[in-house]
Amino acid sequence: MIKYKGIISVILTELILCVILTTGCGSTPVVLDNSVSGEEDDGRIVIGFSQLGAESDWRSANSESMRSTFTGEKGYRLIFEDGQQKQSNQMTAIRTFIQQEVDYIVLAPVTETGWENVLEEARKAGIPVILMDRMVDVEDSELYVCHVGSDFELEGAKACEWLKAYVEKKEIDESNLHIANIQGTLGSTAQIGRTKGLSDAAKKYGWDLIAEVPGDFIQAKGREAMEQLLSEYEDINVVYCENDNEAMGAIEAIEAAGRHTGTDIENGDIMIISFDGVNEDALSLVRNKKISCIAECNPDLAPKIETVIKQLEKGETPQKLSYVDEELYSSEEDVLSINAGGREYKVTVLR
Ligand code: GZL
Repeated sequence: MIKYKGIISVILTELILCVILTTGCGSTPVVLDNSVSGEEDDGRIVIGFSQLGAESDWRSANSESMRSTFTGEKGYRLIFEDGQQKQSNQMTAIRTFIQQEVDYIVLAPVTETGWENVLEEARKAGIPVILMDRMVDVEDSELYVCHVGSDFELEGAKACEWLKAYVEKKEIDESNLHIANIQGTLGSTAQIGRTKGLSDAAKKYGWDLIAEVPGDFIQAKGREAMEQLLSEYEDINVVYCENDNEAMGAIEAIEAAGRHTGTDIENGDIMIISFDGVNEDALSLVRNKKISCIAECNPDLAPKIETVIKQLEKGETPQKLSYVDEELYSSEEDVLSINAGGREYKVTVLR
């Protein structure tokens, strides 16, 4: 239950919020559940949520997962803060949550390093921190209760095993693969894992990994990165995009250059492999054979976060790491399953 410092502070907070929201200045905590009239302690569980930004369709879906799970009707008060892809904004949000004495902090960290001090402040304040989506790189893993998200290295391995199975089925000589990686936000867990998945596969299978360029998970940067790659390398025939928004930007650049995306890479096509599979636009590109394979990344993480909070409310200890199940999507019927990390994964063929 939130322990406001007095009804005055609540009224002031609401007033400041109204002023700022109407003037639009600054990135201010948005209290998403105003159905509570601000009683000092209304019995609701108060969650301070530091979201890293709104850079992609995946991120929007992830934020919606939180909003639709932690509602007033279910006994929660969600304070949502958009970090606008800046760690400094997220740190400010966490310190604000500490001042507000929220019950729990949920953090989707933009990148992995630099979190020790602010997490130590939350620990000293006795506020449990739950990591969602990406991870933090800290010596003391007791600085957070647990992590709920995806195994990004496995996602990368799954995408590469699909590529391996596809070229084998089509009897494409792997020495003819010339792969470029348009990476996500450098230093983010998703980028680190997916990049490793590809670089490990390239070493294992002897693939030619010709370039790694940052795309920041953003469509416009995906297009810019692809334009640069096309100007520098004539022989690119596979582009590994670390999310769908980058892939959509890359396809724009490829088509603007008069090239074609698809699987006929021995006759000039550029094959696109991507991650997320959240929005219909990307899935339509799979159906239209412009994206050859998407490794799903599940944004609906809030139900697992709610399970963790219910466990903590009962004094139970949640699992330290919990991953969500994820599939592969393709429109190619040549590969119906792959094996990665010692497990078989079925490919959902989109028609
Ligand atoms: C993955 C998430 C990534 C998505 C991108 O869990 O961190 O960040 O793959 C998003 O779309 O921007």
